[in-house]
Amino acid sequence: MKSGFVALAGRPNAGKSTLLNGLLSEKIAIVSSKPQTTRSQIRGILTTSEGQIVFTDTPGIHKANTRLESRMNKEAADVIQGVDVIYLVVDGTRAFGTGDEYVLRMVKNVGVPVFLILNKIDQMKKEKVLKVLQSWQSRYEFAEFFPLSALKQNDFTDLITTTMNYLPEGDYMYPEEITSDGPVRFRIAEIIREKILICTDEEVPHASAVVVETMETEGDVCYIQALVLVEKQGQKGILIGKQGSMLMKITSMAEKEIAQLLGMKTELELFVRVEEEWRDRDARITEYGYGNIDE
Ligand SMILES: Nc1nc2c(ncn2[C@@H]2O[C@H](COP(=O)(O)OP(=O)(O)OP(=O)(O)O)[C@@H](O)[C@H]2O)c(=O)[nH]1
Ligand SMILES: [Mg+2]
Repeated sequence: MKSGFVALAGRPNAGKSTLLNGLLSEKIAIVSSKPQTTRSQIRGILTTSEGQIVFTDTPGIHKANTRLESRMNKEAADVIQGVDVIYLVVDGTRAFGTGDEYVLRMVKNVGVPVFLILNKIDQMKKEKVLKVLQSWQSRYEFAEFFPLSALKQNDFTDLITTTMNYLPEGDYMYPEEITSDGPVRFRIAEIIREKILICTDEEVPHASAVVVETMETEGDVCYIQALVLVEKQGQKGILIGKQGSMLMKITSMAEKEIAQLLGMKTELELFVRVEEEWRDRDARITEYGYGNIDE
């Protein structure tokens, strides 16, 4: 039996979380078109007849402007230190830049096999795919390379089988039926945050944090109360919207998905509170569960 760890690393918005969900054929990590969606590591566990792969999705590595962002980078850096294989996920539609150079240097330094995952090829011409692949390969000797579309593709057998070859022999680390080890409250908070990311723009998505406060089952209904934290009064106004319309939209979108996750009827209630500059306060960031703290 093969058994090992794979990290999905790269710049924000490259499609790491989309790929994690694709590999597991299940929505484990939240996804949005806004960069810096993922704020902490998210594990997805895949068990096949050949073995078990523990995939860890990481926050996109970027130039940090807040304490939260540097902790997100730290978390990604910590995760890649402890794996057998790194997938460097890159957005093939974007030109190579200093951000790519930085990430490439980071993954090179770990010293484990790195697979280049050239993502979003559904948006690229064939010649462009070849050109971009060549340009990346000239920069580093990747163990393997996979041009793919994390979004459009539904069969990742090739990638999974090849990955197994790089993993050590070993026993399963998780029971076969487990696909994620994230606490359910955190997964619920993430679903709510995803709806905020989808429904709002500018500063609001990045200034929002979500914490599940209560979760109680009565009969066949799960009642959940969650707190949404933003940094400014104006952001709170936007989140609530005219006569509460925005908050209602976010609530109902999240409620549907949480009900699916829990497999039961769900009633969600959201409260919005201003917590000034929480993104620069370690105690708050830790409380909300985002990012690793420096030594
Ligand atoms: N066209 C296309 N879009 C994709 C593909 N993969 C991901 N996307 C889109 O790219 C955006 C970012 O995807 P995510 O999976 O959230 O990216 P990420 O790398 O996890 O981003 P962070 O969490 O911010 O680091 C979303 O709008 C996805 O739908 C792909 O293969 N093709
Ligand atoms: Mg992500």
